[in-house]
Amino acid sequence: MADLLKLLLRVSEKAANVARVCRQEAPLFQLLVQEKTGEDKNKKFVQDFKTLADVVIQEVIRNDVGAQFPEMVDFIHGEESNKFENGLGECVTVTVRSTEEETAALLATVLDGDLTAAALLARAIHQDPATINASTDGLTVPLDPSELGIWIDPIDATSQYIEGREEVVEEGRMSPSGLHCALVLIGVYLRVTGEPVMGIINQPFNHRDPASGSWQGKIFWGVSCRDLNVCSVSRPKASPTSQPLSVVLSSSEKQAVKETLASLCGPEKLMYASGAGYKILCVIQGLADAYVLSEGSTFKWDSCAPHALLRALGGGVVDLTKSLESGCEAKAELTYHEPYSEGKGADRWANYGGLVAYGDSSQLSVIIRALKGKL
Ligand code: 2IP
Ligand code: CA
Repeated sequence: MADLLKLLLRVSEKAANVARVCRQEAPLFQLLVQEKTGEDKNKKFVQDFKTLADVVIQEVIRNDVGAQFPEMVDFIHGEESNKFENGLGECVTVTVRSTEEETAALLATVLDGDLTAAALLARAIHQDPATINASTDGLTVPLDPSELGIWIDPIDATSQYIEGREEVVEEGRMSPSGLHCALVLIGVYLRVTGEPVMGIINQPFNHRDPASGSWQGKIFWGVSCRDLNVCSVSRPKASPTSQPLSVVLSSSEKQAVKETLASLCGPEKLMYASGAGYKILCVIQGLADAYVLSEGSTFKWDSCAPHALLRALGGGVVDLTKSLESGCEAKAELTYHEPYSEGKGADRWANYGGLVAYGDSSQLSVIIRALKGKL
């Protein structure tokens, strides 16, 4: 199944290209940042171009994976629905067609005949990425496509993607917000048990090439199944036990959690960052020991891919509420195959009990003990 990994690396790069093109090409960028309301609103245009960009990315992934692995088609899920309605109530289903021209023609129908924007988008969708900076040579993955499902988040941290602030990010340091928080996430899970077994995190805006000034991405990947644990990131060193833990949170985290963790970690080691995927990536890279979230505000598509990388490194992601109740964190690992029966719509796929992403299980226990009775 190294073929699936290779394909997902390639499609993640195609998706990253689409994300970059939408910011780099003026006609698309205009659409991305404008939000027309009231009199200005063109009723023939889809409600929201940013959602269209997300859907296009998701459909590229679905199309390419479905073409090579037809047995997976019904098990490829994403954050967005590909059905669009414009202000006139007309419904269009956005899919990738067999030629660039056909895709452009279909996109033009949801862009109210804007042929330039439709052609630019279609070109990015149909162009094969040049080279991919990720070597999987010699890797054999003991998995069959018929036992797997996929979760896609076309762009995580959409607000950072739209806002587009460029931060100078130093190697080995966390930067709380900016374009680098926007990530393409593709996670693979086992249909029977829901365990995450393969993950690709593509960061489209890692740095600018000093010569050309164009954005360069970075790909992180991991596989964790049976005895095989491989990750493109090497295992971060756990902080010495004498050192306080470092934890990353959402800035909108509850005050009680902020206060409890501030007394556990000390104010210096309590950090804030945007993007659920980016925060887990910080744990993967060892920039934080853990990411704690007390609300059910993330979804299966946010956590599946980075969870697989953390597992490959010996860590994981647990349901916070279940861990606090059961006192046995090992049994509370998030799974990806079953909906939350009490949720409606997208909420059926929420990580409703909150979560803790960790690199080291003894550190996880310290965090759970500290939060007990505090929420
Ligand atoms: C969001 C995004 C947000 C995050 C939220 C995710 O996904 O990652 O940044 O909130 O949980 O669902 P926060 O940054 O406060 O952690 P999307 O951007 O795809 O909607
Ligand atoms: Ca997301």
